[in-house]
Amino acid sequence: MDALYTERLKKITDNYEQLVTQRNTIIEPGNGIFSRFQYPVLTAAHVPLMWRYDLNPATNPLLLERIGMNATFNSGAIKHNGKYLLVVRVEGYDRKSFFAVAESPNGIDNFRFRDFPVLMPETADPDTNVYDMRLTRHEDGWIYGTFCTERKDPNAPKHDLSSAVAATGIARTRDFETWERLPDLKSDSQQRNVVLHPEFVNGKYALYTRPQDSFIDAGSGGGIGWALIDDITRAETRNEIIIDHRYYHTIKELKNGEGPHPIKTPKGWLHLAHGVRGCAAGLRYVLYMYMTALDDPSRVIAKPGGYFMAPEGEERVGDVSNVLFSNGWIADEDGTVYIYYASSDTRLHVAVSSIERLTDYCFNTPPDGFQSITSVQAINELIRKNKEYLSKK
Ligand code: M1P
Repeated sequence: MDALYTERLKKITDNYEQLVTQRNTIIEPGNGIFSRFQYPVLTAAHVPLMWRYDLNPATNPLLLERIGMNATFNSGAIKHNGKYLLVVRVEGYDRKSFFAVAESPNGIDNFRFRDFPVLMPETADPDTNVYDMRLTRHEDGWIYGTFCTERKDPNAPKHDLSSAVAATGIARTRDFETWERLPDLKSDSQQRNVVLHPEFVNGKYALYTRPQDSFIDAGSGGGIGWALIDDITRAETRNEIIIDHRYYHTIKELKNGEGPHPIKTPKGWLHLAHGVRGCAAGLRYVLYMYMTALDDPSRVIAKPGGYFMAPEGEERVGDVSNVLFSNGWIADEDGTVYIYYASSDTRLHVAVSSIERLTDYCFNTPPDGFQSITSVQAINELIRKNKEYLSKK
């Protein structure tokens, strides 16, 4: 075997092993609400060498990369057979996204992809691009994946080669090896960021939706919606209502979207979502939280103002800069919550918190008062309480 080939194979293999086994450490002291980690949990470099290289020296003597990977981001998350399992959005150099399963023993490092990416079955209408899967272990016994399926807009003029239509694909599995594809969600509007609630509500399946007028703009779509579905194998949004509205001069002025399915806590359903506003630098995506009632997951009971997490440091830069996006989190038996968030459509990170901290955050962070004066009043109230407390010590 050629020395050049052998030397290069050792280099890329050692490099890869070093990367995927790298220990991750918490960045102290944080804000008490959640902790960030030093390294992303997945990057394009974590994609197995087998997917990228022809390892046969007879057909690839120079050991050149044959299929380039651009990014690993927006991933669904679930605890499965004792492992922290992600269904990752992997994007190749060809701009096509696909799903791939990666697992870790501890949720914060040592994520490894399974041997093959997911070959998602298609409907009669082929998908051009699939991405952003939300995972739901439903009380009906299946694990569902809801995701965006993007296709070229059939009504676009001939010269328009970028207009697209977003719809929601639905698939289900029990082992993350075999997937049953169900018909796409039928809706009057385009739909992205659709999430299946884990329990039946009034005997029906329940979806968090995000109606949008066009592929990018939410337009008349007022925010995060809610729709009850009779039959998940023929899902259709009827009587969709908006439960979490967009507002002028907030972090979700332009659009918003449900993240992963909400976590059930003793105080209500805990939601993670993304909010988008426009600025001179383009769109800015941040994460925010809210809570809904246990007896009615569509009734908002807590709305902390502002963002929960925003892009920081290297998170701010990437293919689509100034973006944090999350469609996966895992609530462990001990109350720890692993939040998988992607930065700038490029890489995937984890942040760790707990049910206790997140519900405390939701109920005790002042809501947005929609005016500068209300923000100052909230700060003054906190200062006043602190002075009173400190004067009594
Ligand atoms: O590029 C930022 C995000 O844009 C879209 O999110 P939304 O539907 O809310 O606009 C999605 O394409 C998402 O994948 C992407 O991260």
